[in-house]
Amino acid sequence: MTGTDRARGPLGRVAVIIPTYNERGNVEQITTRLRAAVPDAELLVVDDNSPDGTGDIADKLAASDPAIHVLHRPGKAGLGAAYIAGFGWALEQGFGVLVEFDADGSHQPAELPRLLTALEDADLVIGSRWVPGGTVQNWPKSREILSRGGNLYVRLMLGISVRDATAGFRAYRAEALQSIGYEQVRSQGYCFQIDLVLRFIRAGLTVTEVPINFVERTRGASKMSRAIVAEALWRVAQWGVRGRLSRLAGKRT
Ligand SMILES: Nc1nc2c(ncn2[C@@H]2O[C@H](COP(=O)(O)OP(=O)(O)OP(=O)(O)O)[C@@H](O)[C@H]2O)c(=O)[nH]1
Ligand SMILES: [Mg+2]
Repeated sequence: MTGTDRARGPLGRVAVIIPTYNERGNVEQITTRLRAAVPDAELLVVDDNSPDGTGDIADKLAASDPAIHVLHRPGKAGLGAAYIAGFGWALEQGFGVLVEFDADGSHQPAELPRLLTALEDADLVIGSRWVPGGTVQNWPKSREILSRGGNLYVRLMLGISVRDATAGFRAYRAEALQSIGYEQVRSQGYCFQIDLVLRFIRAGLTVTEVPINFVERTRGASKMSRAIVAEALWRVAQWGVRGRLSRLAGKRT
């Protein structure tokens, strides 16, 4: 855990934001599971005009359940842009907790209440694969090496102790998210997740990790790409160097 201990208000209403791109085989199942696991939460599907018709399926789900909402965007613009749009919608609607959640079945709705409980004493709770008790199911060794290695790189470069800074299963307090200027984040792929963690830590906010059971998708295709990995490597290196330079400059003055 990072940050300082201080009194926090009640959590407020929960919005689960689910970015989708070509998730037609997953979107109904994940929204049904979420509605059962967290009946008081509302869901927002943020679809980037998926060619496979995911947006139409989401519209049908929303038409039969007032707790499901859909934000349609004109085209694929990356995970970061989808979340910024989703956060904006949820903050405008007055939700007190904003949850990030993948549509592909990797995150388990039944584990969300545990993240929400931990958020009572934190500003950001990360559902972590790489803390004791965290597990990963059905991942090839290559994916595990990429994730573990990537997170080690992040810890060393940025000097932070978070074990799973790239994780996409999280719960944020609305006022904390607003205070760090999330809308200025330009990172696109899972670097968006690292960017937000770093902003929280640098702002002195409390970040807690709770172990989760991550399950590799069984339907649809991953959007992970070389460009997404390259973006993270490059940006993290830049932040690491800048952070060290500013600490050095601070020491000299
Ligand atoms: N709206 C929107 N959603 C996206 C975009 N890219 C990915 N997503 C969604 O974000 C979630 C995570 O993407 P995944 O393809 O599972 O990527 P990942 O989890 O990093 O990679 P895997 O571990 O291989 O699954 C899924 O629900 C995707 O449909 C995008 O550009 N726009
Ligand atoms: Mg995934």
